[in-house]
Amino acid sequence: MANCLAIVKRKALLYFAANQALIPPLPIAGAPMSRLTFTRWLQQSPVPLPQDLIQTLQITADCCRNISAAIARGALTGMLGQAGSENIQGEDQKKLDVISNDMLLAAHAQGGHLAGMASEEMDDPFPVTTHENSRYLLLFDPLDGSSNIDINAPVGTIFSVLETAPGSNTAEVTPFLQPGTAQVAAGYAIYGPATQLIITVGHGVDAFTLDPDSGEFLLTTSGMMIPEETQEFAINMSNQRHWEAPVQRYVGELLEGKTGVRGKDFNMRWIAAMVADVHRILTRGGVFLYPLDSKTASKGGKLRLMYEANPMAWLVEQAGGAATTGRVRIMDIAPTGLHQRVPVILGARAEVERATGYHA
Ligand code: AFP
Repeated sequence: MANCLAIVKRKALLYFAANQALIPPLPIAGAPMSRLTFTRWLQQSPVPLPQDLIQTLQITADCCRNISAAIARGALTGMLGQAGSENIQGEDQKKLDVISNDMLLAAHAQGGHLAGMASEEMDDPFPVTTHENSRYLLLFDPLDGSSNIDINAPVGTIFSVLETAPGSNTAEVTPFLQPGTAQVAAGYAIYGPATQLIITVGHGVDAFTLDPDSGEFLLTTSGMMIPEETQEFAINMSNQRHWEAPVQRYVGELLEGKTGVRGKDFNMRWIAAMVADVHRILTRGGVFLYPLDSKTASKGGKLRLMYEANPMAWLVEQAGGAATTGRVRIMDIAPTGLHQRVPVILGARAEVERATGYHA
């Protein structure tokens, strides 16, 4: 009898497998409620945003949606893997690095509301000369953590907006060399299980989730805050032997756990895409370190100041956290180069202050 039942069950399963196309799709639980769109959010900012800035941010969000679609189709369209070229940093470019960069350049060049752009993927600035009065500069890492693409793990786009005097020569680097405190907008898109856009214009940090049905970014979290206390840290432990003494001490104490000076156990996470590590910290807390080490000391550090460290530092500060190099506040650094690198310690304020204190 039991045998008979098993045969019937198996036949039923085979039938359903063969006729899958006939099975109506399951209704999606929790269809999006009525939420504020990114476009409305831009228009309703507590301090009204200039039209050119609204357009810059709207086009950036539209590009992120398109980059998200290109990544999702990567394996189907043969877009995974190396492009066969190197960027200014001597790093191999992925095809999707180049495609994402081109998408941002093309959309903003057409938009005509920017004075210039700079990217991790380009040696020199990209001036935009459509309108004489344009005053915004967009700096971006088009695809952060791109080594994650081939393993279908999260990647992202990081951006920072600065302002310059209309008519300045944006083919030159000088107008771009402004400290993080001069940013007028900063954010990132994360391409993970959901595509999200996280942004600040100086009034806290808000998160939007891409609704795949409407193609709209909808507000899902307003006023993200990083808890002061945490039991989670992110660092590439394989570099331990290259760290300086203060970071050895700080991480050593975390690893001692309950029986050490910190009196509690810490967990470690490392996604190898700054966007994803910072997103976790903005969402549930923690501290992220890419400190100075003997491998990257000659370059000044690993992460890029203008389009990685500065925008992330501002987001983190706006969410109640802190961001330093271990020695100085990241946003106070007077930049000397477009592709300048810096050490980064950011996240929960108390942790960043402790790690920075050890460098004193
Ligand atoms: P790519 O954008 O070149 O993949 O680099 C990502 C990154 O700059 C940053 O997002 C990560 O935190 C860091 O590199 C990861 O570095 P490791 O290779 O040391 O894990």
